[in-house]
Amino acid sequence: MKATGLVIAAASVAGASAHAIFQKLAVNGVDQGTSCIRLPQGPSANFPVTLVSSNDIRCNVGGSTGVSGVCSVPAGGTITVEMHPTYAAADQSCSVEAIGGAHHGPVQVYLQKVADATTADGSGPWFKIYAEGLISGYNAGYWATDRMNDNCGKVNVVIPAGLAPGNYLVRAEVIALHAAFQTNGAQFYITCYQINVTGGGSATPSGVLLPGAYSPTDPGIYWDLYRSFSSYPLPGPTVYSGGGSPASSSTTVRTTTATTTARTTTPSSTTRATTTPSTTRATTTATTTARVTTTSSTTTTGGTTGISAPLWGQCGGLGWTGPTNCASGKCVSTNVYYSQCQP
Ligand SMILES: *[C@@H]1O[C@H](CO)[C@@H](O)[C@H](O)[C@H]1NC(C)=O
Ligand SMILES: [Cu+2]
Repeated sequence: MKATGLVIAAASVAGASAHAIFQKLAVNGVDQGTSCIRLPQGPSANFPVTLVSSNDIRCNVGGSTGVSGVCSVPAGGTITVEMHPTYAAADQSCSVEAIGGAHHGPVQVYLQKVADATTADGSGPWFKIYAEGLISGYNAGYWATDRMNDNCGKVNVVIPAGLAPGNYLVRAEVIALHAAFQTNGAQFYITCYQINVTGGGSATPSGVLLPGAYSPTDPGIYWDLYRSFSSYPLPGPTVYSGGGSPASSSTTVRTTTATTTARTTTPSSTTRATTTPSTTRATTTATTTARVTTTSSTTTTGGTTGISAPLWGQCGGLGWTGPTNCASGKCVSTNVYYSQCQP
C-alpha cells in the first residue's frame, strides 16, 4: 500500500471551519419554528461530534436535555430538516452553502420512540428512516450533502405511514468525510427534534443504540474521500422499509469483489493535510465490504394508472408501484427511493 495520502491539502484545511447546524423543521411544508428543536447552543454550536463512543453522538453536545415543544406530524407526512452554517440570518440564504468547505458526505435521519419527547435523553433504540450517501463521482464526488446544498439546506423525509402514534425523537445527521481518512476524522453534525406522530398504525421498528451502532473503523466512517471509488457503505442499520416509507436501502446493496473494482488511488493534484502525519491510512478497508449503490438502480415506473397521488403523497421511486401522477402539485424526486407530490 503506497502512502500516497500522507501529503498536504490546502482545500481540506480551509474547509475545516465550514461547520453547520440542522436548525429548522417543517411539517408538510409548514415551518414549525424552533420550540421542538434541541438546538445546539453556544459558540461551538456548529462544531461536529467526532467521537462515536460519546453520548454526544445521540443528539449533539447538550442534546440529551429536552426543550418544551413537541411538533405534531401526521404519519405518512413529510418533515423537512434544514441545515445552515450558523444561526445568523445571512447564513440562511440559499446562496450560502448549507454545509460548505468540501464537507461531502451522507445525510441520515433516525427516529426513536419515547414516552415523552420533552424529557427523553436519546438512550433508547434508534431506527433509520432516511439515508442518502454517494450520488455520483469520486475524489470527492457528488454526495447527499451536495444535493442538500443545492436544495438550500433542506432534506425531505417521510415519516413511515404505519408507525405507531406517539412521541419520537428525530435525529438528523450529516457525516462530513473530508478528514475521515484518519481515525476519528469523520465529522458528525447532529440535531434532534421532538415530534408527536398522529394517526399511523402499530409498527414499532427495532433499532440500534448510540453509542454502539457506529465504530471508528466502520468503512463508511473511516473513509478516504480523495481517491477513486464507485460506491459508499452507509454506516449504521439499513433504512426501515415499512409503513410506506422509502424503499429500504438494502434493496440496492451489492457485494462487489475486490477484483472487479479498481481501487487504485487516482494520481491527482489534490494535496492534503493530516494533522497527525504519523497516521497510517488503510485504503483497503472498503474493498471487500458490501457496498451501497445509490446511482445505478433502475427506477420502477408506477403500476397504477388512472389514480393520482395526493399532495405530499408518494408518486415514484425505486420499487414504487403506486400512482406516478399528482392530483395537485408536481412529482418531485426526493431521492432514488422516493418521489413526492409537492406544491
Ligand atoms: C400526541 O397526539 C395525540 C393524538 O392526537 C394526543 O392525544 C397527544 O396529546 C399528543 N401528545 C403530545 C405530547 O403532543
Ligand atoms: Cu466543518
